Amino acid sequence: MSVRKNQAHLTANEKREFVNALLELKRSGRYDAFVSTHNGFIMNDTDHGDRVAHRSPSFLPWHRKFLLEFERELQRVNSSVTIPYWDWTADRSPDSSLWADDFLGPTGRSTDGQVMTGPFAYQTGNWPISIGMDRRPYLRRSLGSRGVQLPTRAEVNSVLAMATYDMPPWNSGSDGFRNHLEGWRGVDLHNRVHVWVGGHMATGASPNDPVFWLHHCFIDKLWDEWQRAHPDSGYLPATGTANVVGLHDPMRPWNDTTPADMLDHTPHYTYDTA
Ligand SMILES: [Cu+2]
Repeated sequence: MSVRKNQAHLTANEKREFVNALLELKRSGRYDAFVSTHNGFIMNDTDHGDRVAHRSPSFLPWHRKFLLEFERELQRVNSSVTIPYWDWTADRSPDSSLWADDFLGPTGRSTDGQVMTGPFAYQTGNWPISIGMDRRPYLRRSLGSRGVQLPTRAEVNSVLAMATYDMPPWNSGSDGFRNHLEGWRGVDLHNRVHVWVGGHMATGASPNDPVFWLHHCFIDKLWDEWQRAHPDSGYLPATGTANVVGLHDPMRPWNDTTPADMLDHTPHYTYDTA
């Protein structure tokens, strides 16, 4: 059984194996297929049209499936690798070990945001960026430079306390747990972390930065925490709703997976805190 661990507790060897699996997926081209899929959904998910991966109830099951598919690719390279999670309420600084050269590498330089050291620096030749808003081929970050702070545990708890999964109009204007976690309304958890990292993470091509997986793994874990806190609350909408993925509707691009299939992650992996 796969166990997803807090990144802060990984051993040097676990970090090395995770990084090496990422580099191998990048080399083979399979990594960029995930960037491309995510970017395509960001471009197409709209508040008043079809919406699957973002600004809609299926934000959480869609990303759970997306991470699961990605984790399976990592495990084809090295069966002992799982996606770690980044608890940004605890590891809140650009000086955190997450951003050291033996793991994800640091923030970008001030002139152009380019990440200069670590395994994903452009000069290594191992991490060319080909999918993005422009043609700059290097990974960019600007950790904490946009005047936002990472969410606090108190802010997380205020969102976990919301008992209703999602509400009409099932988009970025909704009240309820999903949209407050996603961040279009209220204290803003998920979106704010993308902005805090900056660079590619603040764009639709955010999976270009490997921290994407660690951020979304923690978002996935918070969904798990919410389910435990509210055992009588379930995914909504339960039945067909225009432009929105209901509990038993298939999700693109897989078409063989519904939100109902993704509610229980324990057949696939557990978290180290469970
Ligand atoms: Cu996303």
